Amino acid sequence: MPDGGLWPVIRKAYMSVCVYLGGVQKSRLLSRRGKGFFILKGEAIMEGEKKKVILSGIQPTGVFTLGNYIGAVKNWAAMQEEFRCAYMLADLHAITVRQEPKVLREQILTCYALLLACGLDPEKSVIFIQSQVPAHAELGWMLACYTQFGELSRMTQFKDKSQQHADNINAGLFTYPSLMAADILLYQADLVPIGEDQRQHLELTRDVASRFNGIYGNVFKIPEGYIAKTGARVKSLADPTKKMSKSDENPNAYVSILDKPETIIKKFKRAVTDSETEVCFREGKDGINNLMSIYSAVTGRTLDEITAEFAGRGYGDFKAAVGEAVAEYLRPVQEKFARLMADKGYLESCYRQGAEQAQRISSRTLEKVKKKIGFVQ
Ligand code: ATP
Ligand code: LTN
Repeated sequence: MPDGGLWPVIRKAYMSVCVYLGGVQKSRLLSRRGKGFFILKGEAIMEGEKKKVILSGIQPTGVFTLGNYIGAVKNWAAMQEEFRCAYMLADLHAITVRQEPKVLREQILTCYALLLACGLDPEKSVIFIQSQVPAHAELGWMLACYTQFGELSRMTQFKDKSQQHADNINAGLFTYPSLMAADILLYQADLVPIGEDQRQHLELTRDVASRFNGIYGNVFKIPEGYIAKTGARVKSLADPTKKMSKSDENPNAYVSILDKPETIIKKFKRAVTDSETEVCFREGKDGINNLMSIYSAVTGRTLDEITAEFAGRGYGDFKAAVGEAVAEYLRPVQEKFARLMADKGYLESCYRQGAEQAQRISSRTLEKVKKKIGFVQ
């Protein structure tokens, strides 16, 4: 028995219990608050499993279209349980096209609220604004030095956007894929959920990562693309050979996810189709194929079921049904968006927390890269 009898022993035991409980309490708090990979990683290790990491992004260049939603953001929301996810608003990418400061600022906030309205949950995923995490611009520059001019020249998005903005073919538009590679590689992402149009950029990311690893050892995880089976390339309603795009000059070419029900119905009624009458999915019927894919994505019906449903009914009926189904499908997103926009304080707390988490995760990779390259630290 130590000096002083039983009391010091009890006190020591009591203190140890307090320290232990404090630790448990702290880690519970962190796992509820933290939501970052570090914490989730800890949890995953405790559970004996390691969840794969997802990263994806969308440009705040306008209100998301139905294409963005079906082809990308809806899938992001569905992945939050199974994976450790980071989703970002790619505002650094957005300035490759000239933006009006006031409009851009509003769009960034609107788009952030839209991400939450589409089901992204800051309690489950890291949801952040790219320009608030400096590691993206830093690694973007470094990776540009490991990306070849010839590779960038082959990018179809660069060619398309150079045509659309012939008066502003800037260096950022050209090196855009190096920044996108940085976005992905900073988080050591396993999977990148994207629409079909981003496949080429992802391939380039893989090439750049392999090249860097080849020189310096195993620095980056080589990511895989994750492209949805339905809705991966929703087409323009005005020209069904082109993809639906939120920065299209013609508002009838896209359905914005905040369009009013009557506008949505009207846009589908006007959608360009062909001179036939039969609702069936066939080569050469781009307009009808697009509407059928959309209807399938929002109702869950197969193409055969849709053909049977509209047999002998003509395009008018079909277009009206697609419009109504889409309007109904988007209603909950619109309602949630209205609630979120009424609470700017909450939105701000979410994006600040997202930036902190993203900063912590990305700085690990950035530090490693700097060391490998030979920068003095
Ligand atoms: P912008 O018109 O400004 O170029 P965008 O509408 O093409 O924008 P992005 O921000 O470039 O949209 O893309 C965000 C995500 O949405 C990406 O994963 C992209 O692949 C996907 N996406 C974009 N357009 C479509 C579409 N029409 N169909 C399916 N997925 C799409
Ligand atoms: N380039 C993409 C947006 C984007 C992105 C990313 C997507 C920027 N960084 C990282 C996936 C992963 C686009 O134009 N849709």
